[in-house]
Amino acid sequence: RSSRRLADYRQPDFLIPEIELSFELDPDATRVTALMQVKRQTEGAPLILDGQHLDLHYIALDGVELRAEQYQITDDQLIIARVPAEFSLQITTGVNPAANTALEGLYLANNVFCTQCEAEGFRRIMYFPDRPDVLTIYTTHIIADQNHYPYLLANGNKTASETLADGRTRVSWHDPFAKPCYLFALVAGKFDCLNDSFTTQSGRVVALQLFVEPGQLEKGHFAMAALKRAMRWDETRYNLEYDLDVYMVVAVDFFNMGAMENKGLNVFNSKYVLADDSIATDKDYFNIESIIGHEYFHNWTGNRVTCRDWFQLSLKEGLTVFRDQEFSADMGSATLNRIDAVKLIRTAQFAEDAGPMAHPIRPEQVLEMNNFYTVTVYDKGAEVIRMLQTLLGKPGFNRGLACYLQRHDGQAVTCDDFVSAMEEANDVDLNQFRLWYSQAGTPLVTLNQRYDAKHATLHLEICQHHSASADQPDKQSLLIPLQIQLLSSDGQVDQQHLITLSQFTEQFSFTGVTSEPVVIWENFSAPVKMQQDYQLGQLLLIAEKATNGFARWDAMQVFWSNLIRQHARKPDDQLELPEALLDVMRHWLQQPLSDLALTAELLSLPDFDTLAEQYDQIPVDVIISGLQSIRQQLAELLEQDWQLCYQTTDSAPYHYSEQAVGARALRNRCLSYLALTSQGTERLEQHYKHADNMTDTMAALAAAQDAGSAGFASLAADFADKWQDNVLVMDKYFSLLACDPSSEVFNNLTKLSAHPLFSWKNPNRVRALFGAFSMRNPEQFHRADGQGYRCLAEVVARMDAINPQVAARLITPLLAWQRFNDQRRENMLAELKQLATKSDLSNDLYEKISKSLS
Ligand code: BAL
Ligand code: ZN
Repeated sequence: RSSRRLADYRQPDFLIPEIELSFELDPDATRVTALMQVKRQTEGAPLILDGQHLDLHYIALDGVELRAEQYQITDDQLIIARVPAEFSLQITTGVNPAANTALEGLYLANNVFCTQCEAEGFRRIMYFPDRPDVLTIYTTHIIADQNHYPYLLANGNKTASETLADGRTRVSWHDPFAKPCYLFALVAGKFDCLNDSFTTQSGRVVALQLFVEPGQLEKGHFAMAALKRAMRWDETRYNLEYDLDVYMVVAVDFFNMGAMENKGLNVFNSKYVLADDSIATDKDYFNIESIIGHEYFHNWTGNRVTCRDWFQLSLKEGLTVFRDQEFSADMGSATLNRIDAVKLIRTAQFAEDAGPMAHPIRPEQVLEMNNFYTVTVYDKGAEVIRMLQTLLGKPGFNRGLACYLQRHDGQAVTCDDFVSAMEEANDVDLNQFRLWYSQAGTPLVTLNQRYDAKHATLHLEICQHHSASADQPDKQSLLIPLQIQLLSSDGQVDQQHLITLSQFTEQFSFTGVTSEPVVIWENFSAPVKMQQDYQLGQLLLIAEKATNGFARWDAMQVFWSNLIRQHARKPDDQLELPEALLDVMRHWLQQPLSDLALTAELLSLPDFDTLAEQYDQIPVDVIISGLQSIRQQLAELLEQDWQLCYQTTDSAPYHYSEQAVGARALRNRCLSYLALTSQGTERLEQHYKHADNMTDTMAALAAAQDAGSAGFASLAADFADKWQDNVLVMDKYFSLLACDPSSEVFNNLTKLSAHPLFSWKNPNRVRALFGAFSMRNPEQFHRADGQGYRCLAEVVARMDAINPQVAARLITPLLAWQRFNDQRRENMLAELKQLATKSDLSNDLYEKISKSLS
């Protein structure tokens, strides 16, 4: 199997400026006719088109059918050795959408025809140069039976709709913007359509259409409103306006990703569209707004300006995640958004950096592109963009973005082009900054301070350390922006600085510092691990008094991490909570901050994954037992305070607003501790019974399960009974039962995989059950006897034959075997080796397993 390398990039030999496509939809025998205009770019090159799982019916060059000896077909290419400089090519192929369980290309699921072309799915629809630097104007005709498929949708503007002589309907679409084939989309099916409109800042009226499964229309209103907020925000913040006459969003239940930004025709996983107060949690509402925003923002950062090759994926994804984060921060709490983004980096991204799939945000070698839709490319990529904004300031960053979009509108470009635009718009040299694109791994930054009282000066020595990796033995020092504050002993901000690190070791001095300060790092201004020696009193000072909410939360995270680390050193000693800490927590419970959501975060412990990433060898048992002990002690020692806070925190009828979300978060945090006390069962039942929304309902169920409450089984049964017909809600039930911390979980998994709503072909179901088990149930997944690993490996093997993308995502937790102790390591390794013996492994799995075992 051969990987592709960034270094081997060559311009395409042929361009396809225009294509006219005709789809005759049929569940197992769809005919696709493509008429393309082809232009040679490279003298003498043969025409090589990508294509997989296609039946070739007909091929003609300039109207003349080709004879079999004039072309060659392999498993994944069609090659015509001799072609003129400019010609038309007509190709008719057959595909089988009903048999396509990989959900790449054109597939039929739940009676809906749907496409997913990114990254390389278009080659499963027709023969074409399936690469993002071939930009084409598309005209699409869809022919189908009107009764079965009343809506026939494709990119761009609808240009015609007619009834054919045989009674079928033919609908035509034209997209005037040249685009790469990964942005092509077609959807056909029965839907209810929510109609609305948006008037752009220049006064153009855009029709907005949201298509949902029949009967679900009421659940589309929140997504539609979020779309309009996103459209307005992009105009206000970046002066970016929508460009077609119509913007369509279709929700489907079978989808590999969260959503897809196809030009003018977004396809969404229904989980990120459908919501109402009875079925959606606060988190669901948040995700819907953020993902609706993300896909919309791609219209400029991704569609109008796209990627030259897939190694540049972060060009559009890092930038668009950054844009959606900024949008969410403006729509709600900037602090909470930052906390959530940092949690993700400190868990999944740091884990990826420390594992066998570590790669820079611009990877250099890829076997299966689907494996690189990663938290590194997306979320570390967004952090890299955020650092640019920090370094250049918002106005400078906005100037750079405007320059990039103007200069490259209608082009397929590179990450380097993006950085160049930032440089030129700001007249700065970002050469060292570019290393963030090519250097993998998590830098460790150490900060040591020395205070010189005589000269009222603070001296900082800051070092950056980079671990060598197999592919990059010699790492270079990076340009790292550090936003810091110097706090006085009463917690006031004395000074604020933006330090830019560029060397491995640097000294900085600040004068006019009248007393020894506490130095805090603001807002995680770079994706690094920061090491600073804090005394308990200093951490509590920050947590209690700092004005920066993020820093307050971070101080508590450091406190808990230090405590668990101590416990790891002496696991037999009783883990003791300092009285000073209890006082601070008590104070928050008695007088919560005005930001209730932040209060809830301050009272929350780091999760297993956050703590695990702080160790080279992960002490599974110590982390689990440490967290359990802390939780139980906090529950008992502060019982009256949890109770008081629970009772006094607002529990008004449900509505989704920043304040109400914060109140629920705080109340449910209290509930999770109260569940561990003697009043737990009663309290949980009452909470469940009185809940008028899914956030509170799920909080009661999760707290009951975690506490091993006697009432859990009957609450869970009630829930399953009530929601048995709602597949999205039942996904929550599947995940809940997959997180059972007792060994009962294995029975749950067996039973639920036979549930009438469960289907191995539906990624949402498989992720809800087995994704939750392997990623959110450390107690049972990491059982020393290996039963958790065995369970996941069996699911991965089964899924690989159905949907390799989903299989390859699920296997992630097994890849990190080197980070675990002897028995766990051996058990994980055994499962990986067993999987590696399978003769028909997909490229997706092969790439991950072989890297892990090498
Ligand atoms: N482009 C794939 C889905 C997304 O990131 O929006
Ligand atoms: Zn995206």
